[in-house]
Amino acid sequence: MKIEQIDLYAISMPLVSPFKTSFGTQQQRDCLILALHSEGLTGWGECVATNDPGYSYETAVTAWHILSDFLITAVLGQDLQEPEQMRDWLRHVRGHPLAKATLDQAAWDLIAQRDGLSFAQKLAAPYPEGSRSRVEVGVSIGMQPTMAQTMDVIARHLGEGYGRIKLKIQPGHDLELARLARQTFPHTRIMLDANSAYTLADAPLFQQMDGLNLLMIEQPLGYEDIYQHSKLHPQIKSPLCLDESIHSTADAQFAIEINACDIINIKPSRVGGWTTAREIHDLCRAAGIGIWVGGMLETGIGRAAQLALAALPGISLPGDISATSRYYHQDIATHFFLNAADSTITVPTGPGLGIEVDKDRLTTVTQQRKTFKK
Ligand code: OSB
Ligand code: MG
Repeated sequence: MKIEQIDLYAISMPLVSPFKTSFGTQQQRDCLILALHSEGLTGWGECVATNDPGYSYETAVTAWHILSDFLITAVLGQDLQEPEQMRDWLRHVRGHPLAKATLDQAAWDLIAQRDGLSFAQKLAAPYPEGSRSRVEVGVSIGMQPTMAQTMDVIARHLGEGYGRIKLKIQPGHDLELARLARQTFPHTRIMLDANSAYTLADAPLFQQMDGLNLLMIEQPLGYEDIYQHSKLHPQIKSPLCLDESIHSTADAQFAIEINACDIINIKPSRVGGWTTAREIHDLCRAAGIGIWVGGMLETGIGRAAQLALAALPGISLPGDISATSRYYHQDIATHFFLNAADSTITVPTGPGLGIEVDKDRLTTVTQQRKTFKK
């Protein structure tokens, strides 16, 4: 399928509530949306880079630059037969996985549509068991002004039917919070995400969490570190999960070989797209490493693609993929709902992402738009 035209949108989406982590507070969600046009079909991609380089060095502005000046120019006019080609076409640009994943997502959506398959089915094509129809999900709760408010937010989400709670932590906002959450909700699956806020010298703090029956502790140490995590790992009983520091299949392989973690959070955007995300899934599955799909407060476009990855047979833990209402009052695509009975979200079955993009809403939230043609 010849890539005829690409549209890039810079959008700003009001969040239902600000999202506070150890690296900063997101008041609204500014990101990019990309439309890939070929033979009357449109594949959609979302770039999860945001205003500031807190989670990753990429921002919405760097992603706009890398996409428009390098990546889009490399793919316009090319003949896309299978989505895996996209990764090869982008390889000459170093780094910038969040920018690359935008085109990669759109390529998977486009080719799945051509084949009359859902994104999930297309991605699960190599597996005899196919893709799941519903995936287990949880909710990631940003830091609240007080611990009492955090307990209220947890209670509200449990009431909505979420079966797994993730709490953001940072120094001074950690052990007491985790203890109170465990005491208040003795039977809930609770995990913590530090977003790289600690050092190896904090090992004793994490040892004090050993008795709290945490589902996992996510990325306590450096955002590019794997080695020091391998030193922390044998010192603590809580399962250790890596997020920020896994950018490639080779990173995952290294982490597994040096025993740096028990679990990997696969964010397709952080690893440059769905082809690499699936490779990491295969590697972890074979090695007995737990795997789940992380989130970046995606709109419905990105969320549908997260669900497709989470539907792979080796995903073993609930994803950070919540219902639309947890993020946005009005999204730019079909809203997703939680199946409260089992804390799942149903994977779309229509061709490609299986969602409708709300063009009026997209226009409303668009701040800048550019069309690229050969
Ligand atoms: O570390 O998992 C993270 C959001 C933005 C940046 C980093 C992270 C997160 C989340 C939110 O935890 C997950 C979601 O999309 O619900
Ligand atoms: Mg994380």
